[in-house]
Amino acid sequence: MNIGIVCYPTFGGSGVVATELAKILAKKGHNLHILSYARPARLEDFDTRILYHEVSINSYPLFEYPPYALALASQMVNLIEYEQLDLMHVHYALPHATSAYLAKQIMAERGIHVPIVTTLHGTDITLVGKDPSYKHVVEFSIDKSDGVTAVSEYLKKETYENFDIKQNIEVIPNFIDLDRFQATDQTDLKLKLAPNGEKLVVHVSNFRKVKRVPAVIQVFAKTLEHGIAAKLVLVGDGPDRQVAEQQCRSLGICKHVHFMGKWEKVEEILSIADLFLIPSGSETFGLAALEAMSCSVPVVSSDIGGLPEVNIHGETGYACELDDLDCMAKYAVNILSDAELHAKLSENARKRAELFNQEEIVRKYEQFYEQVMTQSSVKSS
Ligand code: GMT
Repeated sequence: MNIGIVCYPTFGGSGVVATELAKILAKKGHNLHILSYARPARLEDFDTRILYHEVSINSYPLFEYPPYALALASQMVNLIEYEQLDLMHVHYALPHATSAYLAKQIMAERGIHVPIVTTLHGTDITLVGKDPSYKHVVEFSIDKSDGVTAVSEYLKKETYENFDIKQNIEVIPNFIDLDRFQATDQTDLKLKLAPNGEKLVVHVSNFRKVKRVPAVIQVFAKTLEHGIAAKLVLVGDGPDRQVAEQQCRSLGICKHVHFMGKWEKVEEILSIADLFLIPSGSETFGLAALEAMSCSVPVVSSDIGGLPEVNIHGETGYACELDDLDCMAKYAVNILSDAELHAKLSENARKRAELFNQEEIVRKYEQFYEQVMTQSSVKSS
């Protein structure tokens, strides 16, 4: 198949999922065309079956806000026409599903039918998408897609609750590369980060408010208060980095905290982690938790959104109410001080991650593409 993939290029989960999906589909013999405003972070290696197309926006003195959605739609038209796309798969509804709808209408005028698949990821539904300034357009564009997927049951439910959508939403969860994300020997790194054999508590995120990095630090500080010898490794960067640094200073725990910044090989750090903390305020899936679990790391999370579909309370780690940081600290202490419990949770975490095996989940996407193509060709004829 010739497949167009539209995504955001940044470190965020939807861009990662879109790019990894493209890479696996290319390995399976499909031709992929990735459209974005910059090269996606995970698209590092050259693959003859993946072409990256940059959406260029011409600025003009009148435009205080250059119309990216229109430039994207125009570029989609080019690709559909010249690369003869069989299907366009857009990740994150806003504005991608709207641009796709526009491109599809333009192509229909030219007698070409291209089905659109929209994958809902998170704040395109739970935050920005339902904002009154976008809601009508987002709702319309999702409903006009030929196929819609959501990354968790939670997100599917949220979509139906917040939007008047008649489309059937298929849940296709996020997936993991079990070979890349597995515990490997990282003794040198472990010695550098925890020279005295301290336990390693890890958090990985883009440090946006929603990730609640300050809560990570508070839970960690409480763990230290319980007498656990531990280090906190914070991977990533973003708006709350300064706040987090300041918080470490005022709590007097800076010497126990490593700020790693944007560390590409996150699996190396996860390989030596004893615990993963993810107390997010909103999370439709929690890919970072799945990556940790795949490296056999128990997780302590908040119990919001799709996180409980990934991290099973009492089996792969524990989930606490959002504001109950004492609960998170209590479970962190239990995991870090009980070797038997830690071993059991680690084993279960890896087993659970295996259910999100990328081969299986990508096959679901392929089946979904075929189903959408068949249904929409019947409709258009
Ligand atoms: O929705 C967002 O805030 C951004 C989005 C992204 O592009 O990073 O993240 C969402 O998609 C990920 C991949 O499907 C999920 O693992 C994240 O849970 C989800 N983030 C939120 O819901 C906050």
